[in-house]
Amino acid sequence: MALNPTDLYDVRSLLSEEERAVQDTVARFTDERVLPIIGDCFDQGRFPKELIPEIASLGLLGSSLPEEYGCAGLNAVSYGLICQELERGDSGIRSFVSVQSSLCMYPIYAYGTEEQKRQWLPRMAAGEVIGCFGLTEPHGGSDPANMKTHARKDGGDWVINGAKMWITNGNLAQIAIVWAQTEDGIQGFIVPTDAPGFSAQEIHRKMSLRASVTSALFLDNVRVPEANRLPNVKGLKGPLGCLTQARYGITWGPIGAAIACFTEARDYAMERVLFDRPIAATQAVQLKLADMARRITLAQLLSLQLGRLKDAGTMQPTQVSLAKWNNVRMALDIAREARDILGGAGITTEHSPIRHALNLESVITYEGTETVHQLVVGREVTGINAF
Ligand code: TGC
Ligand code: FAD
Repeated sequence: MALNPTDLYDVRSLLSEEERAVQDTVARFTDERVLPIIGDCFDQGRFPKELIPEIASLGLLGSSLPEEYGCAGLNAVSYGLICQELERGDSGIRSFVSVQSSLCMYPIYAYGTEEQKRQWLPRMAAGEVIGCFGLTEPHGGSDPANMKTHARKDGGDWVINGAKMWITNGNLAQIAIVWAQTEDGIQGFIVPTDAPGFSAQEIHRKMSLRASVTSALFLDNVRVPEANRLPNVKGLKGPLGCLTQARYGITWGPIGAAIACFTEARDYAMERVLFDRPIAATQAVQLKLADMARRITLAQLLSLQLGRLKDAGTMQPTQVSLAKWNNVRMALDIAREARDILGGAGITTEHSPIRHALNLESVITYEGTETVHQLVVGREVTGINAF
C-alpha cells in the first residue's frame, strides 16, 4: 500500500478521534478561507481581519483554556494541530492565534485574578477583544532581563513608561499585556490600548510576515489601576512561562508550512518536463524531495511526543527549545529548497514557497532566535550557562 508522502510514518493514526476532527476542521478552514486570499494579503501587506470572527467561532482562540471561560478546553496536541494547519496557510495567521492564545489569554488565565479572567477571557475567545504581548524592547529582544520599561506605584495606580518593539497585533489590539520592571521585579499589566499616553505605530516595509500586523508600542506615563496588574507572578519567569506555551505551538506551525512547500514542489516536479522527462525523475530532485519528507517526518514525531509530554504535565522548556530550533530550521530549509525546484516560477507569490521562506525568517527569530534555543540546549547538556 502506498504511503502518504506528507505523513510517511502515519502519525495521524497516533491521534485520537477528537484530535483528528480538530485537524480536519482547521484544514478545511485553511483550504477554503485562507489559501484563496493569502497570496494577495501578503502582496498587499494586509492581515485578513475579516477572518477573526470565523477563527473565533471555530474555537481556535485560547483553545486549551477551560470551557468555563468560553474556551474550547482542548488538549495540547489539538492546539499543536491547529497551529500546524493554520501555518500551512500562512505564518501570519498562526501568529495571530499564537499571540492571542498563548501570550495574552494564557497569562490572564495563569497569573490573573478570577475577576480578570471573567472580564477578559470570554470576550477574547469570541474575538471581540484582541490582545498583544509587549516583552521585546528596541535595545535587544534576546535578553529581556535587561528591561527598561518600568512601572511605578502611585497611590492605587501604576504609572508605566517605556517602549516595546516588534509587537504582533499591536495596531489591532484593544489590550496589551505589558511587562515592566518594578521595585519588586518584572511584573505584567493589562493595558487598554486606548489609555492616555499609549500609542502603537505600525512597522512597514517588512519583507516577512506581511500578512500580519507588527508594531512598536510607546508608553508615556500610562496610568492603570492596581486591578490591571497580574498578581500571581513576579520576575522573568512570568513572560518566559508564556513563551513556553507559544513556542510549543510554534514547533507545530512550521510543519504545516513545510508540508505546503513540499507538496507544491513535488507536484511541480512531476509535471515540469526538461530534457525529455519530468524533473521528478531526476536523481537530484528525488534526493531533495526524499530529504524533505524525511525531515518533515522527524519534526512530526518530535512535536507529537512534545505534545504528549505537555498533556502529561512533564514537558520541560529545554525540550521546547530543541523542537523550536529543529522544526523552524527544517521548514526554512525546505521552503528555500522548494523555491529552487520551482525555478523562476518560485520567485512570485503565485506559489507559496517564497512566501513561507520569507515568513520563516521571522519565525526563526521571534520567540527566541535559533541561537538562543541552541544555547538553551547547550546549557542543558553541559551544565554551563553560555549566555
Ligand atoms: P533565568 O534568569 O535563568 O530564569 C529566569 C526565571 O525564568 C524561569 N525560566 C522559564 N520559565 C518558563 N519557561 C521558560 N522557557 C523559562 N526559562 C527560564 C527560570 O526557571 C527562572 O525562574 P526563577 O523562579 O528561578 O526566577 O533566565 P534564562 O537564563 O533561562 O533565560 C535566558 C534566555 C536567553 C533563555 C531568555 O532570556 C530567553 O528566552 N530570551 C529570548 C527572549 C524571547 O524569546 N523573546 C520573545 C518575545 S515574544 C515574541 O517573540 C512573540 S512572536 C509571536 C508571534 O507573532 O507568533
Ligand atoms: P537581538 O536580541 O538583538 O539579536 C541579534 C542577534 O544576536 C541574533 O542573531 C541573536 O541570535 C544573536 N545573539 C543574541 N544573544 C546571543 C548570544 N548570547 N550569543 C550569540 N548570539 C547571540 N516580541 C514581543 O515581545 N512580542 C511580539 O508579539 C513579537 N512579535 C514579533 C513579530 C515579528 C515579525 C518579529 C520579527 C519579532 C517579534 N518579536 C516580538 C520580537 C522577537 O521576539 C525578537 O525579534 C527576538 O527575540 C530577537 O530580538 P532582537 O530582534 O532584538 O535581536
